[in-house]
Amino acid sequence: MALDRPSVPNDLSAFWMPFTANRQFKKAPRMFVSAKDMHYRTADGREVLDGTAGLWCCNAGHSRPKIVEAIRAQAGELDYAPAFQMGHPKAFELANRLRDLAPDPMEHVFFTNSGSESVETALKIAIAYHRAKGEGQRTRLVGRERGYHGVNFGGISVGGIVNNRKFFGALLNGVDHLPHTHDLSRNAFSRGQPEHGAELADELERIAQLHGPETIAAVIVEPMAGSTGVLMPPKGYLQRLRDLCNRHGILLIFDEVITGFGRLGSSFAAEHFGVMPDLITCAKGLTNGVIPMGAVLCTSEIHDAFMHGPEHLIELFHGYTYSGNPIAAATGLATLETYAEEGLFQRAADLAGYWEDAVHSLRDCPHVIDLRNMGLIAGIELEPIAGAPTKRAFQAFLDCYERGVLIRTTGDIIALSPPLIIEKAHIDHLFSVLRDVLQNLD
Ligand code: PXG
Ligand code: PLP
Repeated sequence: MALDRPSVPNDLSAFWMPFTANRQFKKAPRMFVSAKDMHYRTADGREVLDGTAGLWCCNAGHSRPKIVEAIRAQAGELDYAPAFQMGHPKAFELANRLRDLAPDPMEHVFFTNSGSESVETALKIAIAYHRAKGEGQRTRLVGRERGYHGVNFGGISVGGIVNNRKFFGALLNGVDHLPHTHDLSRNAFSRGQPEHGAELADELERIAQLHGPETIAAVIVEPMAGSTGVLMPPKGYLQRLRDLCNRHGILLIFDEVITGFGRLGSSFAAEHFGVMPDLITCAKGLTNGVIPMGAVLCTSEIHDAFMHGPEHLIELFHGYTYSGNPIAAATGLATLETYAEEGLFQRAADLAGYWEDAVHSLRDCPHVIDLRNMGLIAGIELEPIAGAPTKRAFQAFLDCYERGVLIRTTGDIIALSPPLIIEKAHIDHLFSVLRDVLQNLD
């Protein structure tokens, strides 16, 4: 490798970093300067194994040739085209590919630029859909405690992560929350879906009866809750939500920003769990995290409800300057081709058993109060230090980083979600470093 490493800037003050302890970080910065396949390289020249696919997004690994080339070529051919009242071929092509990849009832695609925007878009489509059908009174939204649906106002309103909500005022009105499904007393150390908790879905019935079912537009949940610390849906839970939504004419939205594109060993979690929502939000893995892009997938039933009235009129007053951006679309196409050519979703499914055994091998480590896994995801929950929650897991993050492994923590939970190109030897290395780190933690 050439030794022309970019130098680290010595003034870090202007960049207000997202979801970061800015002052702490800037005293001891952790900088990545390049990446290839399973590894990052740090500013001080160390290799770091990517145990988190960036932020759950680089499912094909880093700097993959096909994706790099597609971006180069597209930038030289058509850099930007107006998104409203104009089109360009690759956005249509990518929409078709997504439709083919998604579970059958998903027929139409609306492009956004992030998971957060996908969530806002899906919530707005749900409310406008009911109105288009003559049910304008259906405006209420139901989310779930501990849900993460991005950081915009709609998303934090239906979301259930306290710190993401409490500083930001009154939020959307007309929102209720289902209880979360985390229950260590009954489900600790489950492999795959936990046995207990399907009945928590019945809370939707109580909410429906409280307000009148005919006032509720949509329920939004992550089929597997990632950001809050990897909570698997209890067996039967998602189907029960689906049944209640059907009974009351409520739309079901699966937020698949993390679970989409192979994370669980199938294209989408809807397929993995065999439960079909009415809308799916996605982002991240759609472009391998390389160029910002998200999408909302929906059924023809929803899309077609808008396709009435004079044809010269806009049917949905919504869209972004960068919806279907040419470089993002080209990146999406190259990403989906890479997944298909390398069979990466199947690879995740094939490795899931080996991964599961590796995760549960940590059972005897100190501080570990739960281990959970599915596909190529793991949650490792640590006993918090009394009076200092989050500190223990964050120390594990720092120690792993020093030892050349990138993990992610939320509260006192370690979340793992490696690129789907991971090899067994990487898995062995990841868990041996983790074991060592856990054994030496305070
Ligand atoms: N919905 C879900 C289910 C998500 O996981 C978003 C929406 C928002 O996507 P954008 O692209 O706007 O960030 C997400 C994003 C973490 C972590 O470490 C999780 C996310 C983002 C960053 C970090 O858990 N999830
Ligand atoms: N703010 C202003 C002043 C704008 O003109 C626009 C778009 O034209 C936006 C916000 C929205 O930007 P975007 O379409 O990138 O979400």
